[in-house]
Amino acid sequence: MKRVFACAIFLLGVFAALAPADAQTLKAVQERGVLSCGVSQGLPGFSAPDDKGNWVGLDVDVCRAIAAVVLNDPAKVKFVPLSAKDRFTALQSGEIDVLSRNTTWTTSRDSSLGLNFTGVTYYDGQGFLVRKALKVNSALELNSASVCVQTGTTTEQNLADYFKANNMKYEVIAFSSADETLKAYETGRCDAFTADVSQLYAERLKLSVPDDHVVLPEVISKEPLGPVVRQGDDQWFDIVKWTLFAMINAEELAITQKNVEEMAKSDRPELRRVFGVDGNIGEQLGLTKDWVKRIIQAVGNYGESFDRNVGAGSKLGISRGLNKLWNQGGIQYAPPIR
Ligand SMILES: N[C@@H](CCC(=O)N[C@@H](CS)C(=O)NCC(=O)O)C(=O)O
Repeated sequence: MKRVFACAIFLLGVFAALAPADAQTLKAVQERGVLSCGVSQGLPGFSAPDDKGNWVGLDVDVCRAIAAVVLNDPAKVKFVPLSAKDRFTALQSGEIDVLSRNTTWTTSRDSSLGLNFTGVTYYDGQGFLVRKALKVNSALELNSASVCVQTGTTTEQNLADYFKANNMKYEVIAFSSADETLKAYETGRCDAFTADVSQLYAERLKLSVPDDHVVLPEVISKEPLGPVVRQGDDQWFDIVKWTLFAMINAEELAITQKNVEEMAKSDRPELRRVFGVDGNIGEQLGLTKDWVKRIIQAVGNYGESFDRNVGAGSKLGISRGLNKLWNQGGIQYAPPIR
C-alpha cells in the first residue's frame, strides 16, 4: 500500500514537471477571445491608429501575429495605448498580455520588473532632432542647449551620460507624453528633441513642416526594441518569442504573404517542417500545426512588415540598416524552426 502511494506521488511529480510552468496566459487569452496588447499612444510606423481607427505598425503586427496563432484571427486584439511611464505596470498587473511598444531591452528592466524580453523587433539607437535653422551639424555642438525628452524612458539617462561624457552642459525639459514633448519642441521651448532615432523620424512627421528639421548623425546609445511578457509563464514567453522568430525566419526562407499558400505545399524538408506537414512544432508550442502559415497570412514576413510600416513602402522611409537579415549585412537573426 505504502509503495502504491509513493508511486502515485512520484507520478504526480513527473506530470507536474512536464506541465508548462504556469501556462495561464494562453488559456486566459483563448477564454477571453481577445489579446490585450500594450502599445504606444500613437507613434507612426510602430503603433498608431490609421484614418479609419485601425491600429497599424510594426509593433502592432507582432500583436496581430500572436492573435493569429492563438485565436486564429489577427483582428482579435484590444490595443491599450500606454505612456512610457505606465507601460510596465500595465503588464505586471495583467491589464495587458504582451507589451509591444518600442521598448528597449536593458538589464535592469529584464531583471528587476518581473518581466521578460522576448526578442528584438527593431535595433535602434538614440539621436537628436533639431531645427535646420539652428545650423548645427553635430550633437557635439549642442553645449548649453535645452533638450526636450519624454520621462520614463531610457532616453533620459542616455542624455545625461552623453553630455557628461563630452563635458557639455544642457537643460533638460521633460514631459510624460510624446505629444507634450513634441509640442514643447515645436513651440521653441527647447533647441533639440531627443528620442530613439526611429521615433524621431516618426515624430517629425507630426511637425507642421517636417522638412525644417533634421536628425543629427550621432547615435548615442543602443536601443534594441522588442516585445515583453510577464515572468512565470514559460509557454507564453515561448509563443511570443517564436511568433517574432517565425516572421524573421519566413523572410530568410522567402515566404511572403503572397506566396505562402504555394510554399506551404513545397516538398522541401525545411518548409515541410515550418508548415507543420512534418513534425509537430506548432503543437509543442501549444499552438496548431499551421502556426507559421497563420502568421504570414496575417502580417507577412518581418521584411514585409518592416517595409510596409517603417521602411521604403511607408511615409517614414527608414532604411533597413542594422535590421537587415544577418545574411544580408544586418544583425536580424532568428534561431531556426526545427
Ligand atoms: N525605447 C525607449 C524610449 C521609448 C519611448 O517611449 N519613446 C518615446 C519617444 S517619442 C515614445 O515613443 N513615445 C510615444 C508614446 O508615449 O506614446 C524606452 O524603451 O524607454
